[in-house]
Amino acid sequence: MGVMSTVSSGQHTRPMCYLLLLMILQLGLHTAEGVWPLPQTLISSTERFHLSPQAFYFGYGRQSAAQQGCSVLDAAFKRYFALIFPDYTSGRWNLFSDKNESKILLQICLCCFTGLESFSQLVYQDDFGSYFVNKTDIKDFPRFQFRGILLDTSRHYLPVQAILKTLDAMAYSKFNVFHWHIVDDPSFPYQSRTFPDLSSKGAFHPMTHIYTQSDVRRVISHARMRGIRVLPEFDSPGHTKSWGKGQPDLLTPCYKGGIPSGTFGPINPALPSTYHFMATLFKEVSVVFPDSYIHLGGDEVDFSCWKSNPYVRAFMQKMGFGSDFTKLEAFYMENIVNITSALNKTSIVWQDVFDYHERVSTPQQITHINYEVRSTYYAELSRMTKAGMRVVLAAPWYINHISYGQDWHNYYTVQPLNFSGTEEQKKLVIGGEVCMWGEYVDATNLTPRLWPRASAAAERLWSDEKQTSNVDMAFPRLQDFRCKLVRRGIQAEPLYVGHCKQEYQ
Ligand code: CP6
Repeated sequence: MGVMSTVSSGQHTRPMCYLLLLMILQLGLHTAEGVWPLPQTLISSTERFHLSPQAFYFGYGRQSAAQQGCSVLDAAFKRYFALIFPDYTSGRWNLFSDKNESKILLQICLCCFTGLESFSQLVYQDDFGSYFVNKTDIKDFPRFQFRGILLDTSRHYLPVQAILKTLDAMAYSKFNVFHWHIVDDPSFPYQSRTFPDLSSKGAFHPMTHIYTQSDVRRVISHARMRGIRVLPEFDSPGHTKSWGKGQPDLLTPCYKGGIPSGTFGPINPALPSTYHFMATLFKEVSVVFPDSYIHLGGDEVDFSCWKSNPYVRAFMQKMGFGSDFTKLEAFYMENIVNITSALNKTSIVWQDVFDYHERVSTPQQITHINYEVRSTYYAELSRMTKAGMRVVLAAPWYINHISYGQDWHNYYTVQPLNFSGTEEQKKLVIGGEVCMWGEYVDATNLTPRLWPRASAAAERLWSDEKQTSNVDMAFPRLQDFRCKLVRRGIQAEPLYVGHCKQEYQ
């Protein structure tokens, strides 16, 4: 059995090949199970091997790039051992049900976590609880390098445990980017070292509804151990109402009838103090979040408050923007992009930024295509890649929406490269992202709303499109994968009528 998989995210670019050593006790007959998302090539046979948890172990191969004592890999071995042999690990295993006979050494070459994941999905139990794996040949690599999930922790606070559990489930579907939309209008849960008032005044609760520095470190470390990078988003200049509570003079005062109305709008782009504050905040953020990407937001800016404010209008005149507020937003975003480039980060923005002012966009930026253009995203992909932008497609995967029926079909049948453009343009589509906006989602319903529907998008982002174009073929495989999630303690919702061998308990 050769399970091979290439490494897919920039953070972990060195393939870590190692060998998996198994003690084989006996050969038997066949029960085939699948791997989700589908590997690029998978050849299975009816020949099966009996795995004994007492005799099974993972080890490093001689040609392995990873050396003995690689802590990330050792931890992964431990996790996957427990996932493969849940009975044994939980103490429910009957020691006498297996007899240690004729040990055969089986070597499997696996590269990195995704290979381990595939292997774990191949192991199954018969009716007597014995573990088996069929002889299988897999060659695998991801179709797209960016396979993200966005969680929104501002509309509702998500406890750290809920985030860690989501990271576990992400690894099962081979997602590799956690886009953390950490702050927004309703609350500012990120506890900043430099500006503690942002969360003490802007979070839903200053003690219980915040992410401390140590919480953030736990999330990043948990993600890293699973080959997932953490992409933080500090969305501005819009979507920043909560920032204003702890940072006076940051937001634009709105005017009514010539006097301040007492309400506030987007971040004030006309004050030098704004850029000083943003530079200080991003300096901290760039250290706390080690990933080379940073998301700057830039979406859905409401110009009405800027329009009402005489100081902002005077600034527009001085800068020669006339009454074109998109120029003002461009000016603001350009400054923020420059601040983050100076910190050696690659900036990512929402599509609005590209729409309003193409000149802000450099090839170093990545743009998200968002929901507003869900019906025309092929045209958007064409247009943006023509301008040389790298893009991440999010529009068809706003999974916060729910509807009756098998709506996973919609996530599955997306064809990310089915737009008119050159080969060069297609290469600029670096991947896609499932967005779970949080207006109607907290820890009570996050998991069933995400899974297994996000797994449908995961297969689109990982697998070969030709082999995975048929929803009827995918259905039993996805049902099977959903049962695997349930068995691993993920409350994934059912796709349709049916049952799992092991139901959620
Ligand atoms: N919050 C922020 C949101 C959304 C966006 N940005 C959003 C817009 C439309 C839908 C869902 C979410 N809630 N900051 C747009 C990128 Cl349908």
